[in-house]
Amino acid sequence: MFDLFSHPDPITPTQPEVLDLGDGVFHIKRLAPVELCMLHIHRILKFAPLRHMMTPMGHPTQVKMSNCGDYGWVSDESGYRYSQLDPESQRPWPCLPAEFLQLHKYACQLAGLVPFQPDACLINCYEIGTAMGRHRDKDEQDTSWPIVSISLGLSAVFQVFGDSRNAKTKNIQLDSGDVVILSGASRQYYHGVKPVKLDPLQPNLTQRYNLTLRKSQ
Ligand code: MD3
Ligand code: FE
Repeated sequence: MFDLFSHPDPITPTQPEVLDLGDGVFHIKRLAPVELCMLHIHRILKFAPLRHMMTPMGHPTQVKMSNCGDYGWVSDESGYRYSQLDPESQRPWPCLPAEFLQLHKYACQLAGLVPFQPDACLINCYEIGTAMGRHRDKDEQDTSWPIVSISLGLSAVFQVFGDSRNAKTKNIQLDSGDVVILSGASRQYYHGVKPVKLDPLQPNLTQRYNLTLRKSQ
């Protein structure tokens, strides 16, 4: 007798799984087509290379960044903002690929959220040992639009710190292909990423990429 539970499903080896973590946080495991997303990222980064951005505090970001879409998140000595031009080249950012928009739409549907068009996609690149310190995302014109995050490559532990009333910290392990949606109350929460570690089973995999699709304007 064919036992569905003793082996992975051979027809659909990776089906997405939606986890509702509360406060508007949705973790959708195995949703993103990793190889396709990485092809887009490598193409985009040829036009808008990764760079450390200078913070207003005068030190470079640990994470290397770039953008695609109508607007890109940039940081320099004068502050953080969204810009239509890449400050390194003075050219517009590369287009947001249709597949990223489709993935965004599908993720919103799975989480039961009303779909909307993102106009910005920040590309974060973490080398081994790189972390992202605790912060809030508040440079968007309307900070109530959800943020959709796509993780690719090495895994990382993502931390969402509750607001002062709700102090529970959520630790979420994000694996390649996972999508996280931050909506509702959690959209305003402090969050960060613990230092990315090498996976001994994949010693040649040395980066984690994270895409955040946002409505900035
Ligand atoms: C929780 N990036 O780019 S994405 C960022 O994995 C950023 O690179 C992380 O935080 C990364 O700003 C986490 C998930 C994310 C994005 C926005 C949030 C989580 C959030 C806004 C509010 C609360
Ligand atoms: Fe953030």
